[in-house]
Amino acid sequence: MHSAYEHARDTYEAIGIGTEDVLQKLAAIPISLHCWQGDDVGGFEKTGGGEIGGGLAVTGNHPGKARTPDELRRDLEQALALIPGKHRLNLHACYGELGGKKVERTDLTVAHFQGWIDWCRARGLGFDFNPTYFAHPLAADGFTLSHRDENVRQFWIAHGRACRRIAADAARQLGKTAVTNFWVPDGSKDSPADRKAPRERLAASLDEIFVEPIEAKLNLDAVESKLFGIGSESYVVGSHEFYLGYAVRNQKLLCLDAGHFHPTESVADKISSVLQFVPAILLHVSRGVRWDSDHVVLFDDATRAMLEEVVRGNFLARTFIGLDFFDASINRVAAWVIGARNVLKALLVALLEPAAKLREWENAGDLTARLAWLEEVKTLPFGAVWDEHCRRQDVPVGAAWIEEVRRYEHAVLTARG
Ligand code: RNT
Ligand code: ZN
Repeated sequence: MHSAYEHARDTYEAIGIGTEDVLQKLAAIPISLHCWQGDDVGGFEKTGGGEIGGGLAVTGNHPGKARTPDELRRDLEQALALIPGKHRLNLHACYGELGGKKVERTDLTVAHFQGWIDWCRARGLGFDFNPTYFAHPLAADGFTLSHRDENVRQFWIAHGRACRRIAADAARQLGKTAVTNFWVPDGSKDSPADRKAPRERLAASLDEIFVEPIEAKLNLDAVESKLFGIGSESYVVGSHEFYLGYAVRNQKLLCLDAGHFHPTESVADKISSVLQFVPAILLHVSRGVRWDSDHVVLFDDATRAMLEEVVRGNFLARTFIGLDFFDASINRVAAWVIGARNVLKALLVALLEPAAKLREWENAGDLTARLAWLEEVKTLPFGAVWDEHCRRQDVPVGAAWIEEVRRYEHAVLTARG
């Protein structure tokens, strides 16, 4: 045991926080690692188009982007080796292993994802899933599940159904519940004349997808709203109000993406509101810079406040945490490591908060003590507890992980050309 940790343990002990207990809790919280950071949301369909579409944009050309499932898995393994704890894989449907064949998204089955599932099993990872409603000719005009063309709409319904089955099959094999997250890009650049009909169709499509009963033990569905996207500046069919209503009515998970709201809105503040009415939430931890730019997650106020709310509300059991960013301007493995470590660090600080004491002061009307302590807590020695966590979880302590990424970059990534 390290003396800096012992000192920190005593400091927290003095304010009624047991660091041993906190470290145990932290070790049990999985983060779902998004596959799409490793290859700039490319996927493996090799349809030739190359356009991501859906208003998603990745900038940067750092060398070493994963080109195959094996490369992507290898990169994820390297990232996971530098992130303390046991985590999960968050896979998009366009990352199937199709054996060089063209497989329609409606025809995807668990067989196309068996390589990923086996990989998860061998590493003790859980598996989360996402239907892919972009990078496809039938999504090219900006509408999918809300499309006015019944054939197009049915195509995307069939895709959604296929994805839920794949997630359930994966969950059955792994013995761990999967979360399947539905995000569609549907919307329009300029003001539509009819805001209602696409929303009616989106609700109907979701109903048709979810009509197939799947045990909650295997798969949980989440729906993700968005404020606007590139090409859907004036109207997004799946707005916050739309999905909040849908999730409440159908008791689905609500996905809150940190980049999908007005920049001055607090996503943290939404958590204890929506959890009054939906069974659980999925957090897409992300960082928007001026817009939904999906920058790498920092250990910043917004991220800390979100996880603080999860812990303060005792919502950990009803919160699924995933990362959602894509930065191609830096080492992609490092991007995962930085983002995941920051989320875990934010969780740690939240778990170390003397929440009971703060509430006591608040309830007693001692707002001076509340403010004073909230500020004092900020300089308590959580860094030593974090280092101890990394040590115990057998990952590099402090900045030592950067050297490992550099080594990996030289040995593996640069060779990819
Ligand atoms: C897009 C959403 C969505 C995507 C992924 C790739 O704005 O955030 O979650 O990032 O599905
Ligand atoms: Zn998202």
